[in-house]
Amino acid sequence: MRALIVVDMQRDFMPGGPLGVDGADALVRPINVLTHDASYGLVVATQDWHPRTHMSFASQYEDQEEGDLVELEGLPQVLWPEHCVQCSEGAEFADGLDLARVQAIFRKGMDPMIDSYSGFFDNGRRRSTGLGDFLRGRGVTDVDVCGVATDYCVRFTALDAAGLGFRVRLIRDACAGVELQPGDVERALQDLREGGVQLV
Ligand code: VGL
Ligand code: ZN
Repeated sequence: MRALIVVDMQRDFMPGGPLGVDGADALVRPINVLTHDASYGLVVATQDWHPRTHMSFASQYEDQEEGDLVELEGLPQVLWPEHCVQCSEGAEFADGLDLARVQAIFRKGMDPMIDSYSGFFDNGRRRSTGLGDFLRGRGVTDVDVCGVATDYCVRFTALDAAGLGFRVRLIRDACAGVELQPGDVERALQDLREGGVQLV
């Protein structure tokens, strides 16, 4: 069975939001078409869901700025503007996103001391969200991934899915990237190809 994972299609990642991704709002329609595609036996979504004090927020440091790289509990951490704070409007799903066929939502990034780009594991692979077992338990063998951001959460979600043994495809036209550094999206796509993810 094939599943669709819709990654982090939340207000704060839409253009104009604190972590606005160019073109993210234009993904709402194609993703709505995908979630209604009968070839998916299962549709799930991920939701970035940070406490206000999350240590990936530059605002938690006196001497750091957005985009800076720090070390957090032994892991490299890019510092972001405050985004997707639990229960805030910015953490809600994007306007117009049709959740009718979404059977489960996996939240991530709740631990203030570790970020979680992947919908499966935190960045240190210390804890699982349960998404892998959920998919497997429902007989999923194949996974398609779409959403934001190609160079962060989409990338790590797709790579973890491949690492867990699912056959994974990235729906390129249904993804958009942050491109903090020029070339980040292209590097992410290369990484995905090397990780066994098919780009379609
Ligand atoms: C994301 C940066 C920080 C994403 C989430 O959804 O790609 N990027 N938190
Ligand atoms: Zn985040």
